[in-house]
Amino acid sequence: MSDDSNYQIDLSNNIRHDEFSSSWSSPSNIALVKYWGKKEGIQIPANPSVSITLDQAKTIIEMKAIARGSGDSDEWIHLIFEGVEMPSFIPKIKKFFEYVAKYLPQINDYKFELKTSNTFPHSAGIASSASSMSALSLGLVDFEQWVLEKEYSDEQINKRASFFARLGSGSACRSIYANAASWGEGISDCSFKGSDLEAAAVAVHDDLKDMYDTIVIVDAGEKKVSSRAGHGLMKDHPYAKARFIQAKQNWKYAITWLRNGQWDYLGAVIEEEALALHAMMMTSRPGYLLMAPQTIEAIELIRKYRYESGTPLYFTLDAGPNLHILYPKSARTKAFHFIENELMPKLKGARLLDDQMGQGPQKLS
Ligand code: 2P0
Repeated sequence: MSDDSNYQIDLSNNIRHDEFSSSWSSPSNIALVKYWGKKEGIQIPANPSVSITLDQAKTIIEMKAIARGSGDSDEWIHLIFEGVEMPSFIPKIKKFFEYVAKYLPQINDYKFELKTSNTFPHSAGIASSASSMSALSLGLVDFEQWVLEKEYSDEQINKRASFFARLGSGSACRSIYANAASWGEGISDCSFKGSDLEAAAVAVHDDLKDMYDTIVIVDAGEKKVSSRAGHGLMKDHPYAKARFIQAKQNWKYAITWLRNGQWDYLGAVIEEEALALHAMMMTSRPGYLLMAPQTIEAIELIRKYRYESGTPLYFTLDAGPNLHILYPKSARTKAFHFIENELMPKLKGARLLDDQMGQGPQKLS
């Protein structure tokens, strides 16, 4: 099991009675090599993953903390999402804060007020757990510095926030870093050493920096099977062993080809990973399908266009039917023209959300 004893900290009990406040925006990310399946422990991945950090799809969180009084112990989290009270979101956040309190017990002495909003529409089919859990984690690292009256370096902030974010949602730990990030223990013959407990930045070749991710939303509805349940179904999955070997190999390729700018090699791995993820869902017990007929139609059209025009655009999928079409900046004009004028007219009711590789979270105050 992964040893997290180095992440324990100061148990001093100096309750501050002034008000703490901090505000962050943090982006979502899209995995190139997919995390799908967990080992024993809290969000310990069965295989390493690599993602690119997005630019536009973000959560903004303003966090306030004030010392708890004796009368208000039950209502210690108050949440306003886009101007509306959201009691239904509180159990997940409470559970997350309780996990973090294992490493930052001072949380138990405070009550928290959270005001949050997303820059992307609620029904866009974009998972908000990566952006929201990473933004919350950065707020909690600020809280930690405030309550302990310490100042961390940027590197310490990122490491601590990534470690906290993982406890809330595995993929969230990758959103802390600009450009691209890796999470999970890799394989011994790769120079990059990953950790199961937190993510780290990975190098991206200049040709691939600011790459585009044009998201085609074919269905914005709620997922039929949650990611949490999907991860669980990998436990006794008949293909789990082979899948984890494949993911580890692809992780090594992705780290190497992102660094070297070998986009066509990387593109083939990205598509293989997307389809392997959905193959795992289809062959789980019970199996399920998250792709829609339009997902398949779009895949065929993207591949046909790539073969015929030589334009280097590749698709990936999250745990849902929507496509992320990835391409370097140098292919922008042709790729976007194809998406807007050839692909979209064939996908009835679909919408576009245009995004790019981004620079990671931003402290707002
Ligand atoms: C990923 N996904 O690597 C994979 C690929 C979706 C498809 O991680 O249970 O919300 O909170 O750790 O991170 C989505 O699962 O799951 C996910 P938990 P999470 O991005």
